Amino acid sequence: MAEHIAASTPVVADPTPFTLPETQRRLLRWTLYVGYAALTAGIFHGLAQALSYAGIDILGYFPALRSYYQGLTAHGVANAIIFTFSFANAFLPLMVARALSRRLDERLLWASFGTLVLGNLLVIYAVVTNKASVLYTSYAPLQAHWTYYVGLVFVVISTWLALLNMLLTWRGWKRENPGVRMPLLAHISIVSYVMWFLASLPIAVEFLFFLIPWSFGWVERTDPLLTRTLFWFTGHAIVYAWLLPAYVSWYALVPRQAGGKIVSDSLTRLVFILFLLLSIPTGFHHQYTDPGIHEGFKFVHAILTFGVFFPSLITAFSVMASLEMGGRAHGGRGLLGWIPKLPWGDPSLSAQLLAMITFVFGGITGLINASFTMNQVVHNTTWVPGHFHMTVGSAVAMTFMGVAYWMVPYLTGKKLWGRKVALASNWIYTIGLLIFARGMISAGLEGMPRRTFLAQAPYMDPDWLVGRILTGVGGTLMFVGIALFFVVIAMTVWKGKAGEAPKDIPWSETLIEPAKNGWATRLDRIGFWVIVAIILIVIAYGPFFLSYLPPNYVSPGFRIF
Ligand code: HAS
Ligand code: CU
Repeated sequence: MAEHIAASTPVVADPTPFTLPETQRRLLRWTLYVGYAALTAGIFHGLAQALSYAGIDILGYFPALRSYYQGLTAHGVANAIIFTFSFANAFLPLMVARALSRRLDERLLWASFGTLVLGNLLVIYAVVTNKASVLYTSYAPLQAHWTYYVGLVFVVISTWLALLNMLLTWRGWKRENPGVRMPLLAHISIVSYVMWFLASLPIAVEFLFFLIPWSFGWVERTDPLLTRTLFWFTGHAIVYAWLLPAYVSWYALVPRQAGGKIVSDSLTRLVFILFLLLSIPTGFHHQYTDPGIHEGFKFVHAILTFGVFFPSLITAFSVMASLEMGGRAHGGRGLLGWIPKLPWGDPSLSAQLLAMITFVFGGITGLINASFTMNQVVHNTTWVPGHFHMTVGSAVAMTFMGVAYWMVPYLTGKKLWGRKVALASNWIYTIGLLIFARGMISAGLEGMPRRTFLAQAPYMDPDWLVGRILTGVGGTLMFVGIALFFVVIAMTVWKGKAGEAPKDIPWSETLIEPAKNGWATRLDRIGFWVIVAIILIVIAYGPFFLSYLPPNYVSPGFRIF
């Protein structure tokens, strides 16, 4: 092993430290802060949701909150959309800039930041005034005020501008480095957002051609099944738009933090290309119970869903190998003796290790969701939020928090404040999450419904009791964990010691270096893989649209909460 470790390649083009100009760093910082502001609002609503399952109603303490569904919309949009994309909009362009040692386009940075803020303001207006209690899935015929849909369109545009910035940076670098292979870190960061760009087009069609004209009253009726299908066309892939930035960190940065190396350059590129191909043509697994979609189409998506499971399995083995290398380099012996030797005292690493461990359960529950028949047992029960809090609520959120522990110091030039508080935050959040998810999962199996205000429900199954209590207790601990995260970040920005920050990002090296020729070099032809992805999408979705279109404008809008 030792000689392999000696012969390795950095995931960046040039290992000498590179820093962006302060104006660009400031914009990236503020993009992150927008996400944290959203998350702050989101976790209060999360606490209220969790307690409501335990039968405790604190909604009355929220100023301006008129219904459970208003709070649930705020929670979903703030945490799952604004927080995640604000992070990715800052993190991925920074990774590309660093990988290529090149500045970003400042006007585009401004444009991406500006559209993100504008979108946010519109969404906040709509949600706070109770004009958009449609939940983050925006299902018609529930209707929101136009500001909600237009606001989300601006948020999506901000992600497109972030991608454009990465692509232009890459193009500039390519011109000056003809024939040189793009470094791994740039490849996987760009592929992540190329996948998302492709995935976001159906929701753009849904909002621009259906929901926005309908919310303005230009058309009276809309097509619930078609808009719902367009939503999930984007909506499954959106979960990978959240996950892939976390994978960028697990592959390209975590090995260094753990003292190991990435196993293989080509394998890592392959994983991201597999996500580009397989993330999108799987949306019907959210619609197994929807009438109006032929069983055969659903079956094709079920098979492809098992396909998209594989790149995550490869990731589990690959990242585990990097960690094992790190643990053994720190003196770990025996089958599992390397695990306690990992640098658990580094809050950035420990957050991400805990994220990975919870994601094992998130992945397993995903497999059950994906199974055509087992889905009937769990669909629309609290099992599903149990699943997604162990994916987006941990694998993703905790990784983003872990990254923040080096990224905020790196971007501000200030030392991380309160390392021990950060460590406590990681553990409290994870323990809370596992208790919470255990509650939701087990009560879900007993049929406890999701998206239901149980604190005031006239029916209650005694079998749900333990699950409800665990949900409330776990959710409270999660709230405390994230609150501590905010304390750490706010104190770092406000009181962190200047000049003691990391000078570079923690980029890693790969054990098996980039291929010089052969199939693996073709993984860099992103345009080609986009075409293959489109062909797969046409195969998976084409028959449905051919059999279904034109739209059935059958339903007026309803505002019932
Ligand atoms: Fe999911 C529903 C299927 C992954 C998010 N999912 C949801 C919803 C959300 C969501 C938000 O097929 C609810 C939507 C709604 O509101 O209705 N999901 C899957 C499958 C996967 C999956 C097959 N989901 C995710 C990820 C998400 C996410 C990732 C967010 C980021 N999901 C479904 C289905 C439904 C669904 C159905 C519909 C349910 C219904 O009926 O409504 C897979 O991609 C999962 C693959 C994951 C793995 C795990 C790999 C593990 C790794 C960690 C390794 C650990 C190490 C630790 C290295 C195979 C990589 C070592 C550390 C040491 C210290 C030793
Ligand atoms: Cu899905």
